[in-house]
Amino acid sequence: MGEAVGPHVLVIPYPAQGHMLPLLDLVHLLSSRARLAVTIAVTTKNRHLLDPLLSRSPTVVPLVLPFPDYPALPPGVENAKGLPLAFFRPLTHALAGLQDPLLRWAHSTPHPPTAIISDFFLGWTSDLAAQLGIPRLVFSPSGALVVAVLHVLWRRMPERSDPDDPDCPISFPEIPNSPALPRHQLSFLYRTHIVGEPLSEFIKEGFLKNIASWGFVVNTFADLERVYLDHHRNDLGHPRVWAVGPLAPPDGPAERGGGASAAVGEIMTWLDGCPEGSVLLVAFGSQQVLAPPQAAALAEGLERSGARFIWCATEATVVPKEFEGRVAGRGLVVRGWAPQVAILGHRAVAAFLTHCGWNSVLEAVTAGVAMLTWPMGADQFWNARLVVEEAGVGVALCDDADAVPNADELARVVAESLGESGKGMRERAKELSRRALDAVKGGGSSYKDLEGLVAELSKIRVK
Ligand code: AWU
Repeated sequence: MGEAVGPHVLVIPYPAQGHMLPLLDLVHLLSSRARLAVTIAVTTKNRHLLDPLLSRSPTVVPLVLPFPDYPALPPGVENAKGLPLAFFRPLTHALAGLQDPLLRWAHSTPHPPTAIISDFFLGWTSDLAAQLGIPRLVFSPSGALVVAVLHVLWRRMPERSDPDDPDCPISFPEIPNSPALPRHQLSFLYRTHIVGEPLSEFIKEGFLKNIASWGFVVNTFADLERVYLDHHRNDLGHPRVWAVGPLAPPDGPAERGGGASAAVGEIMTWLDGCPEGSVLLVAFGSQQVLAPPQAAALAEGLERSGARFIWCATEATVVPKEFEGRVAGRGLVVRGWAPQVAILGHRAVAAFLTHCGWNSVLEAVTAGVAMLTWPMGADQFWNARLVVEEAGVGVALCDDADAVPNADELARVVAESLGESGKGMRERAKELSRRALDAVKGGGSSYKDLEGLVAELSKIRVK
């Protein structure tokens, strides 16, 4: 082992946009603001996703490793983008094949890592950290409520009180506000867990290793999730839980997450032509694709609402024919990767029809944009609950990934969210935005948590 020459963080992201983007934003802060040495490990086909970060944080060192050989995955797959859910477990398990190459790297580099920060889907990195005699910190791309739920799920493995009722809610009395959700809205990985099946047990072990890890870094802020952050510190029995979000820089580069295929300039010019607070953004993250009947109902609802809107439709989304012609002037359909943060930050945008991915929720909160929630999977049902029931900055539109919304109902909710009856919700969104921006400013709760995290990381020495 080389002699100790100061803190050096090895960062290991999970290869999915929603997970990688916030962790790369954290790396930028650790390297640019805190001047920490950071190495970030990715596999060959994910290397290009680091370009925006490396151009603004040139001291960050990329460590590119070949993707482990894993026959159960379709050839060439190294990222969750567009991957059917069924391959989620194999992808997560395949990544554990990076443990030995990372160990060899750590033993051969002149400046060995003094800590590991890795995604919460990568529990096996706790073993790597133990082999290196350094602490492992869990990075959560989801909020503190969701992490609390995951810890109860994998520790207590709760079952329905009435196994014959698919909608029988599963409750979490050990979590503040005693939240509950129907079983079918719980995480896919948990619902499909098979006791004794190797991949299932691997996933479960990963989450249990997270709970035993040295600390947590969560993309959230105290004013939004204080009760859940305090719950974690009590539950884990130590204070090493840092809320450092929202991590997405509100004025960051439009190229966030790789080159925006949509013409950023044209979109901004179109928005410049709209009155303040008059536009609805419609977007469903980097994974979700609406089924044709859902896209048709959405289009019909948007048309009937009379509202101005930008619809970020993934390439695979079937937008009804002639729809764009019929709504020309008040509706814009953007295909491909859109500059979501920049659009949310425009003064014309006042509401956001979203699938409630946690990044999208935090970006809307930061921009002060009210939400129309249509959660579809993963942690999104919890996120929607937090947005609508706790923060009061959203209204529920749909809560089922397979639902085909009623066009009239959708039109009514859209019109109201931008109209007089949505005023209160929009004002609460503006207020929460002020608190989110205060949190990341000098002296703010997240700013101080990041300083606290860096101070702890800087104390670590490897002998
Ligand atoms: P977001 O979290 O909003 O959604 P997913 O991509 O679905 O990611 C986990 O990530 C969430 O907790 C899960 O609920 C799951 C997942 N974006 C963009 O800039 N342009 C586009 O055209 C499309 C997306 C950005 C967007 C956001 C991210 C998507 C952590 O949802 O701004 O930052 O991609 O993440």
